[in-house]
Amino acid sequence: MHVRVYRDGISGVLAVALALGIAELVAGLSGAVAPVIAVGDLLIDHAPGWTTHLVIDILGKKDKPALVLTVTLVTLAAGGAAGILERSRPPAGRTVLALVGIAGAITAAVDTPAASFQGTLLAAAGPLAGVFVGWQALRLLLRAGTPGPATATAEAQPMTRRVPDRRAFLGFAAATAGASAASFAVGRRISGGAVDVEAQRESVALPGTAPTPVPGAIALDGLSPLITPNPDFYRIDTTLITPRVDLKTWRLRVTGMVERPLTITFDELMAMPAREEIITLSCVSNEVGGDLVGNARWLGTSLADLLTQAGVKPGATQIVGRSVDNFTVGFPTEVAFDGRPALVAYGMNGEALPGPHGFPARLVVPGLYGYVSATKWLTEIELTTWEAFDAYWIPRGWSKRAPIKTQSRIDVPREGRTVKPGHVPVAGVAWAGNRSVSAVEVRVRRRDGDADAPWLRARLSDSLSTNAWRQWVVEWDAEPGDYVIEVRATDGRGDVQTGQAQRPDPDGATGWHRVNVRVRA
Ligand SMILES: Nc1nc2c(c(=O)[nH]1)N[C@H]1C(S)=C(S)[C@@H](COP(=O)(O)O)O[C@H]1N2
Ligand SMILES: [Mo]
Repeated sequence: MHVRVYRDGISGVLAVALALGIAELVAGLSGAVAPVIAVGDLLIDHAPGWTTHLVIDILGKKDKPALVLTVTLVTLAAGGAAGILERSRPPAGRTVLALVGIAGAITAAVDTPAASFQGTLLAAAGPLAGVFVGWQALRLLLRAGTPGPATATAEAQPMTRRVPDRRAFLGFAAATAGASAASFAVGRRISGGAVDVEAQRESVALPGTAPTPVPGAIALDGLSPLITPNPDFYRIDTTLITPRVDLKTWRLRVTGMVERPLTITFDELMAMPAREEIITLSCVSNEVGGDLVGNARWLGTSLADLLTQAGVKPGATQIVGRSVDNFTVGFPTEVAFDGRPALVAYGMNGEALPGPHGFPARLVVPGLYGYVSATKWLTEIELTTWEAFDAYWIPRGWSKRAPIKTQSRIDVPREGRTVKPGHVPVAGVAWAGNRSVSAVEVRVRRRDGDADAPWLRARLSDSLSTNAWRQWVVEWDAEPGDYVIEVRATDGRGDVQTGQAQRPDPDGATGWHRVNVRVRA
């Protein structure tokens, strides 16, 4: 009895595994989104805003495989239930399978960027075909797992009687598992290999602008480099599979409230005047002292030039950026024309934009947090009114206006370190959106008191641009004891970074970064 329940459960799991494999294969062939990924996308898009933004940030890149794995396991568990139910309450198992298929079909259809009606149909067809094949497999497996009529009368010699059943079951089970794994692998292979982003990146010949010289860096172990290398640049986005954009078919469209809507190819974009700008990009959910911030040399076309070509109509108060994966941003039109160098960027630190950072093109807007501005895998810039549209994160509870707040971070010494008495360099980085950093001050206090310790002026690295962070360092003559070190920056307007602590939501964290350090001989 127990054995049979297990067998039926396993049969159901295998049947659904086969269904998922087939769905993956069809998705690979048709270019649709596989249902497991689609369900994951749906969960990310419909979770309360603060949860996703925080979860994405806390778990970094690991949360996405974990989410896909969870969705897969839950689906397989539904299969197990279907297998057991199909024997005990016959139509119930089928019904569960059908529901899994329909849910997968709807989600995949909704999540697949709707290029055409056929595309949407194909996306739905994968899960349905998968469940149909899975259902056939389940019938065979259940039949093979059913003791033949002889078994009932053969209690005397159970061994000889059961062996053929068991063999048949194991054979079918292995075949189902094999077919599932094979179709899954082939499907992933096809979908993953469709566009070779690395090869395309290498084929891009960036227009010849002399790279901006980067003078006056402070070199110190543990201090963030002035320019963040691409592999170390933080990454935040809502996609489960990094979009692989094909340069040949990619177009950037400028639409909405413009005199002359534009559609330009990648070559046309690169043929426009290029400029390189050093801009610090920060995520709104960066905690005080956090590392969701980086500074890079961005190469691209001036957003203002592009918009001037299209001719912005009066009354177009919002610029909306849309990506190939339907992510959206929105920011005031005046931001593009107030003199700050907002870019449609295709180069990052002398290379074509890396895939995870938005290949082939993205927006980079000095002074604005990424979620309202920095659209990766950019495909459309729409001019509209401020009231007409709320971008991706706005209904999820994040502020619609989101200038980067002045922040500073202590990189060395790290929190909790013990250092030797004597000269101890205290160093880090400070940024203030597009307002430049004019000063950084550090305060070192004994843990037990010392409330009015003075703020010490830090030495700053050269200013690379008003939009870039600066490194800072203070030489501390450390005596034995326990200390709290704090830092605060002043922006180019003379406004001192507030010490008032505020959470990242809804419009960026504030407060001073502090580290605890022990000095011991
Ligand atoms: N297409 C797309 N672009 C996006 C996002 C996204 O989820 N999808 N996330 C934004 C957010 S919240 C930030 S902070 C920046 C991060 O850019 P990076 O990953 O290159 O550091 O990209 C922005 N652009
Ligand atoms: Mo972000």
